[in-house]
Amino acid sequence: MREWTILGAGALGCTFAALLREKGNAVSLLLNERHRGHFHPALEFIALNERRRLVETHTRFADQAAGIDCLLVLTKAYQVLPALTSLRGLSANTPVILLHNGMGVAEQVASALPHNPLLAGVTSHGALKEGPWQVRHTGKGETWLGPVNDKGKAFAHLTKALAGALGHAEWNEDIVSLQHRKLAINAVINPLTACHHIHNGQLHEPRFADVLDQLSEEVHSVLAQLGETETLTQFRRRLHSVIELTATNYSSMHQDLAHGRPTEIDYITGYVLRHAGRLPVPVCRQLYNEVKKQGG
Ligand code: KPL
Repeated sequence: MREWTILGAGALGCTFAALLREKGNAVSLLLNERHRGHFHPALEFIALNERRRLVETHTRFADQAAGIDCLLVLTKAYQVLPALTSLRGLSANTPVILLHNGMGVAEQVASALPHNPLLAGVTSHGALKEGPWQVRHTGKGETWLGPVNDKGKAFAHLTKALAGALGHAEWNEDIVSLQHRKLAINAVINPLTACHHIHNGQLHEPRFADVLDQLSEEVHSVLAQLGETETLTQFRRRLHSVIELTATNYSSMHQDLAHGRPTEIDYITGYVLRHAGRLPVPVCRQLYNEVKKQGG
């Protein structure tokens, strides 16, 4: 791997860039046209131990896609397809790794870029944008990658370089199952915290006990219908532990709604609704409508 190119210079994209640079990897940030001529050549990274440092990366724009060796996509779910289809000259040999929240995008990318090796992943690293080109790494997590199409299967070796920088990265051929597990957590925490304007830990207040029970049951039943084998008890245990571990965080959907940005509701709760079939999912539907009503 000569260079990692990161599409999505948000908190997580910049954190990945900083961690990869720290281990000597070449990194470029693929920036939106509006940054042309404005980008400060270094971003400030605040590590878990509070150490601050300036990280230098190369920059690229959509018209410089031809030289990309490997593309890590860390944009919001709804930005993935427009951003990828705007790249001019992206080689069909370039592996594209989708690391956004939510699901339903990989299928669209697979038909838009039918010849590229396509991979998807999930990561539980936490990061926060503290200012323009200033990011804080808020939690070390795990990162899993797996193939979306046949060509993607030849890129398991990428996890080795990522593991060196991120602390953990592993390959799993059944990446959809890991995406489902993450989506299930997001489908409970994100819309509830966004609609009620609370941080994640407040979901443990007694007033949310009933809605947590109902919503977790709805989400679990849809994913069980899709073939996932985690039991409801296991799912609830995992959910409560994520709420505890991220108690002081505002969820990404809460932050999006609070800042008047579009949310990823169509790729999280929307995904659950699209796959519910005949299963009753009234709480999911109500939260979906409420987030949309609040502008998300
Ligand atoms: O992934 C998250 C998000 O906010 O999108 C959780 C796990 C809910 C942490 O806030």
